[in-house]
Amino acid sequence: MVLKDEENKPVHKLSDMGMKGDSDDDQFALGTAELMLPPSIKTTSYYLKVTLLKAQKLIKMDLLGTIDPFLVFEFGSSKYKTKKINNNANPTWNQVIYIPFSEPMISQLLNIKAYDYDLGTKDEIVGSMSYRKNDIMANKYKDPFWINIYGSQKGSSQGKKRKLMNSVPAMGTYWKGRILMKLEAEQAEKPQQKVEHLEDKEINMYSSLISESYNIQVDVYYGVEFANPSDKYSIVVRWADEEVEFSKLKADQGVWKFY
Ligand SMILES: [Ca+2]
Repeated sequence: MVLKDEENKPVHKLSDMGMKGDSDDDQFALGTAELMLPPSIKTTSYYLKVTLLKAQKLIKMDLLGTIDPFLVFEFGSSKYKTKKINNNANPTWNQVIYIPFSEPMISQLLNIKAYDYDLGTKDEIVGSMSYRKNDIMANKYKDPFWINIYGSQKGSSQGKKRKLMNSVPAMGTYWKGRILMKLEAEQAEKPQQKVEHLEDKEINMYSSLISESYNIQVDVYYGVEFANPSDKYSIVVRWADEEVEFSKLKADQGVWKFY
């Protein structure tokens, strides 16, 4: 079954969507896997409601320009791809995405993947996150929060290991930007997939949310048993997009004294 989006654009089958972000439209696809429950099981209909506001400090992915970001939401057998935003490390979407689902549902995770659109080549995955459906239903994410995107090291996303680090949330180690959103589940009589754009007053309300500033102090003392005793080593401390590197040191009787 394939449903239409808010503007009644032509529908897209799951197989048509691939990962190319070459369309400027929002795209939905709905598979059939979730429809295979035995008929004796009573189901209740819900919306997954994603309020997607903006992203900040997305990592540079392109040689010329920064990044052409778009996001893909995978929930149950449904998939939603946002429109891509050209050459913008701080994109704004300001939309509410409604993804219908029924309880009981087989799958338990909402996967969110960030991509960089590349003209003519395969879009690169930047990083991914996943959220448990039960946590969403328990209102854990009903207030706007920042999602941190983690993936492979700076540079290309190509190569098997990098792709894995970018696709499996638990394997990502390098901070690649953050996304402001909230996640809710609401019971609905006949839920339909649709996208609504936020009104200005709502956008203003979210943008006035207080952000708190912190200082982080890291004390580095010493290191032992590094791989090569005759090499110089330094320590890099990275927090979000801030990075501090301690000066390179040689070992003193097998101990690198960084303090
Ligand atoms: Ca690009």
